[in-house]
Amino acid sequence: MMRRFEVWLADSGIGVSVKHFPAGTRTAVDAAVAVGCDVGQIVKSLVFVAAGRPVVALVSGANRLDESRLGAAAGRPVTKADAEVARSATGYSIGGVPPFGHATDVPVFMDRDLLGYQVVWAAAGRPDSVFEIDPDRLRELSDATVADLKVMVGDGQLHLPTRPARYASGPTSPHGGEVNSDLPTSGEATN
Ligand code: 5CA
Repeated sequence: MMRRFEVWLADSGIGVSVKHFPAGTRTAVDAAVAVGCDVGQIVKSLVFVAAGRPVVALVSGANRLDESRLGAAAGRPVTKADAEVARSATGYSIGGVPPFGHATDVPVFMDRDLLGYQVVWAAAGRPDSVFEIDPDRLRELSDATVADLKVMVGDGQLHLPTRPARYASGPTSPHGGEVNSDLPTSGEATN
């Protein structure tokens, strides 16, 4: 079994330990369930192409990245890296991309919200492995530029699923309250 990031970690003497979860940590929600932490404490390592160069954005699992904000920090235009670009830039496949220890010298940007947690958990090179780290240490080791990267909608947090306020009048409402077309249906916030 390939545990290249763990070998790199051990060689680098960084002194964090990797935890394996057979049930999988492929998405932020999977990882939060496995670890038993807040989804906001999961570090998504998202690969984008900014001004023609691959970059990695470390984003709280509770947040969705705002590409225009990343563009302000990393250069425009910003597009999502496809799986192949993500892999060649970082050396790892989507779902296991670690926040540092990349195959190329890819600039890293970090969602400021991650600094609000005592500890966070990031992918360890595989879709079933994560490691716990102090967010300040994460910033140092990834040499990340801290920025405000999240989509600001309401309080900027992901809330699942709630009944829209206009349906709050109860079963006599003409809409009945069952249909919630306002829920996010895609995007990295749920990963
Ligand atoms: N191991 C988990 C938690 S640490 C993890 O790696 N989460 S993640 O959010 O960093 O990685 C999944 C992300 O990869 C998704 O949020 C999404 O933005 C991106 N992604 C998923 N599929 C694709 C794809 N086909 N092409 C490009 N990006 C993708």
